[in-house]
Amino acid sequence: MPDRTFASVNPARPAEVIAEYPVASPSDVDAAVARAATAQREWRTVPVPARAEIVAACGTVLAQRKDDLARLVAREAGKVLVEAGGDVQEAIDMAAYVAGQGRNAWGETHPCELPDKIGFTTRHPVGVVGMITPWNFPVAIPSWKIFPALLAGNGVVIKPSEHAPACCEAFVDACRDAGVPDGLVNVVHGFGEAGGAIVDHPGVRAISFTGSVPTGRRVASAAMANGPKLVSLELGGKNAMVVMPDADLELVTEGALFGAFGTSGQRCTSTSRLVVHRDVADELVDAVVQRAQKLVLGDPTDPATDVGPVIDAASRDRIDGMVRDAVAEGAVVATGGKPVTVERAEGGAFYEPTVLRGVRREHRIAREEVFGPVLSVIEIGSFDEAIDVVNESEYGLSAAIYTRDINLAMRAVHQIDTGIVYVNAPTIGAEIHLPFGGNKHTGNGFREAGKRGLEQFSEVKSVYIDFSGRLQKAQIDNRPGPAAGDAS
Ligand code: UN1
Repeated sequence: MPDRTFASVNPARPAEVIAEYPVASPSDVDAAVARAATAQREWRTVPVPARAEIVAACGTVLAQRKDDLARLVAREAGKVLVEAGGDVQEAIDMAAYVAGQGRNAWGETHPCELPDKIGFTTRHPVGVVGMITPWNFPVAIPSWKIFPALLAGNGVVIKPSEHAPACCEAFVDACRDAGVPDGLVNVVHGFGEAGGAIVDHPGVRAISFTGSVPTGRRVASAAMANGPKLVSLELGGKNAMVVMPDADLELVTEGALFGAFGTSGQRCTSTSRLVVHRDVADELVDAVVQRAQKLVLGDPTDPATDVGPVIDAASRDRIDGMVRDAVAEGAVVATGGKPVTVERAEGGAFYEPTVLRGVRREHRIAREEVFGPVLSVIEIGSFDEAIDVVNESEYGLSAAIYTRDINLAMRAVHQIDTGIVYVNAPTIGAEIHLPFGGNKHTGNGFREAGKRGLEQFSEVKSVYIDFSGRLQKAQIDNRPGPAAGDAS
């Protein structure tokens, strides 16, 4: 019998238990790694297009179960139904995309320096990949990691967030029912210790982590101390939306509401700073505030709900603490700014959609990730000042600019130091076939999704074939010409 169990609960009604799981001990992690390694020895021999067919089948099963999965996401992660459905849809799209990759180029050919010789690259699995995933995209993020890892021929041990373990189990069940071989994908549950046991495990060759910067740093140093291992980190954001005076303010209002308050502000891509030109700040903020006040907070499974709870009371209190600090530093609450109770959502951790004005660049709220429904308005007087504000963040995930001036838009695309830039659209909503990830403290150079999504899960091998039938000496400076040392 396991020593300890934990339960995930419905964030809208914490008395409602969604699922209970044992906390994995180091020996459970050991067993999971051993199962993954055994299954992977067989899986790596399966031709890539055949692996791809199984990934495609995963997408089909997920599509069949989409409504049930979306309901589970809404109940366990607190995402409103349409967003929960979008979360599952990202996984379905990812399956289609990754399956297509199985019939795509798997490397490159190169001409060689010597005659009758060719060079090419090919991809090989890394072995067992350890994954640690958050609760805010509890189906999509496991799919971004698991599908490419499987296509590349790996085994998987995944530890989902303790807030959304059932979503991950349901996702992995769908994969097994679609034909992913037994033992290839293993879910272990628990908190930091279980994650740490994966990171430390000598049988795990690569770690893919999505979460906070402090945890990411610990994961990376442990993976190096016990490795080196391949480590890909997808960390936080402090995403800004720049609004120039010529922008379509109705479009900006809608974008700001969706970007800041969608998923209750709990996306790493959420719009957290509204960097607005002072000529249009009053008009824009009034419009955003009016619309924010009309958003309906409630049970995420109720189709009338616009904004669900935040994940738990601790998170709500942390968000509230940051708002209070901002006010103490001189910011003004234009709307929201406090926890709220909601009918038929007993004990749910709700926080009012909040707009703060008078935020200055040096305020804590302007620099640290909030991960909650709080939009800080920072006024600027020029395009260059806006770019400075966007780029002074330690993070570099996503940014947006609203303008009708193509030159300004293109200058923003060039000058903003983030992994993702939107023009006339909010900072959320990345599509799975483009690389996803960020600069500076947001990550360590890897990208998920898109073609580059395979990189973190495969080793590249360079192959040289010499068909001259004789020893051709490379890197011996015997080529004809002046460089060979003609002294005359
Ligand atoms: C995240 O919040 O960690 O771009 C991922 C977006 C989503 C993914 C967010 N497709 O907003």
